[in-house]
Amino acid sequence: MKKIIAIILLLLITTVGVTAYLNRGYIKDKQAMVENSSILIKDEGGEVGVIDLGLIKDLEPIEFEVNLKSSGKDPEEHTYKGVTLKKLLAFKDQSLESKKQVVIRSIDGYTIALSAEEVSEEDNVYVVYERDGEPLGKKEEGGSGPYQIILRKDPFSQRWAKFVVEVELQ
Ligand SMILES: Nc1nc2c(c(=O)[nH]1)N[C@H]1C(S)=C(S)[C@@H](COP(=O)(O)O)O[C@H]1N2
Ligand SMILES: [Mo]
Repeated sequence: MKKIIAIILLLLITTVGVTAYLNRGYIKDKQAMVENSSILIKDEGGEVGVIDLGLIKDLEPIEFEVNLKSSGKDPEEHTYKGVTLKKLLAFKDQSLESKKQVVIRSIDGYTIALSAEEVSEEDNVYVVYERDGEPLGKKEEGGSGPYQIILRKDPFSQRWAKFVVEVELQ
């Protein structure tokens, strides 16, 4: 009996250790994406490309006004600048045609799933990098960037993702 308990404990400790080790690498990679101000693009788990600020600025970003509803506050109108995720994916030769959804992951673990149809809409899902003419700022700086996903059709901003580091087509 003691032996069984010892084995179970050893297995648990190993599992926790291995998970912690794997997560360490994961978080380090994610942090690197933040430092380089880039977003990793994946297709069914495989890395297929990287989006950076140079590319976003090359794709004729636009400014638009939306309401931001922060928790515990009244909605505020802000101007955001960015390009559609649709345009960025098209530029990176990523087709949404046979895809069901696009999963957006952030440095703090926040994850949202967008349907392929939503992302395919002409004027809805934006990757933004400026708010009211200023860079969004990183999480440590109290910002919401370097990149944020904004759904212009979500009036309560619940599904907006701050600190975005990864976009995966599924
Ligand atoms: N990465 C990330 N994005 C996020 C969240 C979060 O915790 N992490 N919270 C969501 C929620 S619940 C809201 S209401 C909006 C606005 O967040 P704010 O209250 O911090 O402005 O961001 C959304 N996007
Ligand atoms: Mo919220």
